[in-house]
Amino acid sequence: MKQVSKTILAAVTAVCLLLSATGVTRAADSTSPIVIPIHNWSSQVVMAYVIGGIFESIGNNVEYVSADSQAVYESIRNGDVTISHEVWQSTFGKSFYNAMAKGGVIDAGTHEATTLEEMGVPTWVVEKGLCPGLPNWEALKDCHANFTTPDSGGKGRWLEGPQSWHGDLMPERLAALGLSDKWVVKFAGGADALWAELASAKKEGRGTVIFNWTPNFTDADGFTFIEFPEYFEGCRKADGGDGKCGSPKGWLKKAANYKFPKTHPRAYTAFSQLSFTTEQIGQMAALVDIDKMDHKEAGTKWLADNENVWKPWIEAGM
Ligand code: TMO
Repeated sequence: MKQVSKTILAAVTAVCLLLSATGVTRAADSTSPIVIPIHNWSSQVVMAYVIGGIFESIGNNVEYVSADSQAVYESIRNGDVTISHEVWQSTFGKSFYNAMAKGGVIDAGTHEATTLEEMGVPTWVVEKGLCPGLPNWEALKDCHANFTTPDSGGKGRWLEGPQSWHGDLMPERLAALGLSDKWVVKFAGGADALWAELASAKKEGRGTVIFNWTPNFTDADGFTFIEFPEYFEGCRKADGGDGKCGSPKGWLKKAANYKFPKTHPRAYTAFSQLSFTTEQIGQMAALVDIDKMDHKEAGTKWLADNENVWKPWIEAGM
């Protein structure tokens, strides 16, 4: 026992000497796990494992939890979840700032990638002339007949993402723009249903309008977002506006529980430094949606292929 405590004392002394030699006295990170949320689109899940792997590389403990992508900001606020690494302005900006206003959520910086989350068509639909005048939204007044589906009651169909992403935004927009008698919104069960629709529409050569976003793996194969009247703050029905606007060309932020910098200073420093580009986020999605890798394996592969990208972020926290 005596020998053990002597050894520990010697080790602690050595570490202290080392730290004072470099002029830095940095608190060690807590061993309590950093809780990372898992949502339901590919880049977010792969990036969860990428960031978890970065934290593990500096000795942190990490835990992954499935979480609703709107409710997660309240979970971060109350400390059940530690971070959010893909806060998309259009879909989640409001929930993020609502939680921040209650106290407990901090803005941990912005990714280099800018974002758009919007209805659109595969570019071959435009080229085939299935809706002349696209990408201008007013083209939708005359082409709905090329976009009907068995479940659309003779109207053109907008295939929206899961309703958990942004509620009734799209049905409200159709109504506000006077398009409800020609178009109807159907919600996909998950992101995979959007990609299955892209593939089957292409095979059948029929028109399709789906919700999509950038950065995504579809950036590479040509996807045309519809251009609606420009977004401005407050234009949406949910924000008290008339609803006649498209989505913002937005930011992609990182959020954290307010205690994270204090409990895990090294991990927080790395998290605040990290920033992904449009191309990198597209790659993360493509590893799953094109290469059909498992999300966790995709994260491991991305880390192995991109050490030059992420190593500098952990060095910042040493
Ligand atoms: C949040 N998302 C990227 C699916 O629009």
